This record gives sequence, structure tokens and C-alpha cells, in this order.
Amino acid sequence: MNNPAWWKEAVVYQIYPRSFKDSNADGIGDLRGIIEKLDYIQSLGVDAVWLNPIFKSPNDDGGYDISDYYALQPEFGTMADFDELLAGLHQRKLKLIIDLVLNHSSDEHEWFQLSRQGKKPYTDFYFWKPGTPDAPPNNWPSFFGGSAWQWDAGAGKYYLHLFSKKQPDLNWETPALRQELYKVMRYWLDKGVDGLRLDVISAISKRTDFPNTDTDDFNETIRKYYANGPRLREFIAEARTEVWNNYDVMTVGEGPGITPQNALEFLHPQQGLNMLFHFGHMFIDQGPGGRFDPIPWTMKEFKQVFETWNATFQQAGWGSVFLGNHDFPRMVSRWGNDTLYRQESSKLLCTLLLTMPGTPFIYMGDEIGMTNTTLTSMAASLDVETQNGWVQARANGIPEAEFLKYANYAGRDNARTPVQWTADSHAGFSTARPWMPVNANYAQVNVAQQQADPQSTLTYFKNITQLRKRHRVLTHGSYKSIETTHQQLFAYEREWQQEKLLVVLNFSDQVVNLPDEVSAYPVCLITNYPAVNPGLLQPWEARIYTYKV
Ligand code: ISL
Ligand code: CA
Repeated sequence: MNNPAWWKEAVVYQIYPRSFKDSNADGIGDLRGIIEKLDYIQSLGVDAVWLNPIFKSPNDDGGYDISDYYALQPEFGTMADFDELLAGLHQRKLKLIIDLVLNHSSDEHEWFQLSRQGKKPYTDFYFWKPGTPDAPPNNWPSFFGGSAWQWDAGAGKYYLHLFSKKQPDLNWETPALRQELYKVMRYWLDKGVDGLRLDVISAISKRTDFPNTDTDDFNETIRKYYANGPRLREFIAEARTEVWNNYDVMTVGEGPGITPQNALEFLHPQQGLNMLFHFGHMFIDQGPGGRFDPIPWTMKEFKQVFETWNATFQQAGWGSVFLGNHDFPRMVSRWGNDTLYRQESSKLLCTLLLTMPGTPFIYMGDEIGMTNTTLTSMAASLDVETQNGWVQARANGIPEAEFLKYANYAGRDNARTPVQWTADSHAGFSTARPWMPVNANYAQVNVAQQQADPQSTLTYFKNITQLRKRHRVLTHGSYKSIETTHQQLFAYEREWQQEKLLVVLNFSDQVVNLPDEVSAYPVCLITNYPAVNPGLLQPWEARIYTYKV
């Protein structure tokens, strides 16, 4: 393996700027707040930062509704701040990945305003359909509840919005629109950005004959109608030729609806994306109604998702590994035990993240085991998806107390509470009241306290990240799962160039026996417990064994 692409060797740290660090006492995280924390980010041992959208936006969907692709969100700072942040990252040998939202714009973007006035060439920058105010063109549901079609009285027709009604879908069938988006990409790549995270890239080609969906299963509707459209591969290939091939840039596509069977179509070495976020595990507990229709999941299913996707990416392409982000509950609350075993299970999840094939993406705060928050009333939710979900639920007669259970289990507010830096007021995030309340446990869970504690999740995260770098078998090695049916144990082997590692993870509150395979591995490299019991795994214990072949 001579000089593999940097993004294959990288560990990526995801920052949701609004909730990371406030530098100017307005209660909102900003770019100068990130600049203040560059040494902290570097101390983690990560190699790149992914910033959620930083562009001008009415903030209907946390910045994923962009009204000017060439301007920064004013409350985040100035272009000079951006340039200083980029320089600060590069000085520390850190790469910057920005988040481009190209499946839709804000309805406050001038393109949309000109489009709805029927001004060429903007008319075809979006999907407009005739109809009457009470009869949408088809039965497509929005990701955010209700119809995916909005009647625009001024224009006298409907427009498509797979997400909120303030996020009209951009019509990639229109060449002039694609050229405008390529200009946006070049502008930010010319500034020296190292990577692009491409929001919902799987949906830029959709079923533009707009048939009704024939399924009540929302994730099936995404797969069959919104994503994987007939020109998806062509559009990605064109972006490669028109833009990406002219830069040293990494592209990672967010691919809801993409499957193990078709993923490699979009990861072609010359014509595709470099990497993909798949959602096999992230939808594992979503029933037909989507996020707020939770269903039980099993360890067997969870392991199967990794087995299937690792097998896909062993053939070709390159995967990403994540267990949480700004769209999902905190990983320790969702997959671990955030009460009795918060520290152990957050360390175990970091172990999985850093020992799986594919580029690991760690979400800010997960390196210290931040947990879900608790909404005590729906008025407290600041997320459009959760608020719209509540509108739907209330219309269906679901009481607030019941919907709050779903929102607190699966909602996106969980991931957007401010990062907990210290035990001081507002958790050291700001000297003003934060835009979103800090999690009540900030005095117990914060960076300052963990930096001083050799047994903390933060210390463990740094150690496991260094271990991944020392043992390149974890980056380039094969994957072989063992114990595929065991309901508590997740164990797998990695092998590359005469080194074999065995990872054993006890995803339970119970003590479990070690798998027989351990007997072949004389050396335990790391455990998340103070001592190693030779025969048993403690609750939420993670171990990595090695031997030289
Ligand atoms: O929330 C989801 C439905 O369960 C996710 O599937 C998510 O909405 C979807 O994967 C797309 O997410 C991206 O695009 C959205 C934005 O709200 C998300 O924050 C972003 O990650 C629209 O831009
Ligand atoms: Ca601020």
C-alpha cells in the first residue's frame, strides 16, 4: 500500500457549528468558536473535520436550506473567519470537509424566487406541477411529514419538496442548474477545501415521471422513488468530469435509499464518489412510518448490517462508519447504556467505530460520551422534522406524552444540544443562554473533567484512535465476523500483511463468556476496563487482541 488516498487513512470529526462553541456571547456556536478549539480537535488525533452547512440560510432545517451558496451564515461569522479557520486546520495538518446541500435550496434563494415568477432559465431549476390547491400531483410523503408537494398560490402550481416546504428540490434534469451547482463547488474548492459531504446525493436523480408510491413503508418509498433515479450515476460522473477530477478533493455522499446491491454503481473509481454514508443500521429501528415509528432491533440484525456492507466494500469502493450524527440520537443512548454503563458503553462504541473497515466519522461530543437530552414538552423541540412529526401525530390523535417518548428516543434534538466543555454555566459553551438548552448532565459529562481523567471516555478515544493508526490492519485489513448469532457478543477479526486482530464487544449489561477464538490471540492490546478477566467479558467490555501471523 504505497500512498493511499488520505481519506482512507483518516478519522473524521463532525462538527455541527451551531452547537459546538460560541465565541461572541450570542448563544450560537460559530466559526471563531471552532478556531478557539483547534488545539483540542488536534489533540483528539483525528485527521479531518466535517462541518455541517455554514452557508446563508433562514435556518428552517438547521442550515440545510441554503439561500446563498456563496455567503456564510452571518451568525457563524465572516469569510475572513472561514479563511482563518481553514488556515488553522491546515497548519495543524487537518483537512476540511464542507457540507454541500445540492438536492434542494431554500425557498428564499433567488433562484426559487425567480423560478416561481416564471423567469427563464430559472423556471426549470425546480419541479413545478399544475394542479388544484387540494389535489397534489401524487401521493409522495415528505421526509418531514405531510405531502412532498406545496401549492404556491403566487405561481398557481405545486413545487416538489422532499424535505420541508422551505426546501424546494432542485431539478438536476436542467443542465443550466447543474452548471450553477458546479460553479458553487469550484468556488469552495478554489478556496482550498479538501472534501465535500454531499447531502442526500442519492436523490438528485429521482423518478421524474412521478408515479404514486406503492408502499406505506417510508424507507421503501425513498429507495424506489426518491433515490437511485435513472440518471444518478450519470450526474455523479458529470460532476467528476466537470469539477472533482480537477481538484485533490474527497467526496462522500449521503445515500439514504442506496443499498448494498447498487452502492458500487456510485463508487466507480473514475466516475463515482469516493465514499458513501449508508443507513443500514440507522434505519434498523424504524418501522414503516419512519423515525417516529420505532420498532425493536436485535444484535443479530445490527451485526448483519455491518457484515453485508463490509462485504460490499471489500469488493470495491470505500465505506464510512458512523454510529451517530446531527440527524440521529446520541450513540451511547441509542446503542449503549447511558445510565448504568455510560462510560463503558461509550468506550465500546468508540472501539467499534475505530476498528471497523471504512473511514470512521465521530460526531462531536461522542468522544466524551454525551447523551440524549429529554424534551418535557413538544414546544421545546427546535427541529423541523420533530415538530412536523408532532403535527402529524397530533392529527392522528396521538397524545403529546406518547409522541414525546418517540421524540426523546429518535429525535434530532438529541444530537444538537451544545457541546459540554466544562462544569461552568452553560457548560462553557457560551457566556450567554445557548440557542438550545444544555443537557442537564453537563456537570458530570464534560471535556475539562475528562481531560484530567486517565479512565475517561475522552482519554480512551484518543488511545483507540492512536491504536488505529499504529495498526494499519484496521484501515486496510479484511473483515471476518464471528459469533454472528450471539445476542450480546459482537466479535470480528481483521487481517492484513501478517497481522491479525480480534475485536470482542459485549453489547449488554450481562457478563458473557469470551469466544473460543480468543485462545489463539496471546496479546490483549486494549480494554475499556481497569483489569482483564481471562475468561469473561464484563458488561459493555471491549477488548482488542492481536498476534503476528
Ligand atoms: O432524518 C432522516 C429521516 O429519518 C434522515 O434520513 C435524513 O433526513 C436524511 O438522511 C437526509 O439528511 C440530510 O438531508 C436533510 C437534513 O435535514 C439532514 O440534516 C441531512 O443530514 C435535508 O437536507
Ligand atoms: Ca456566536
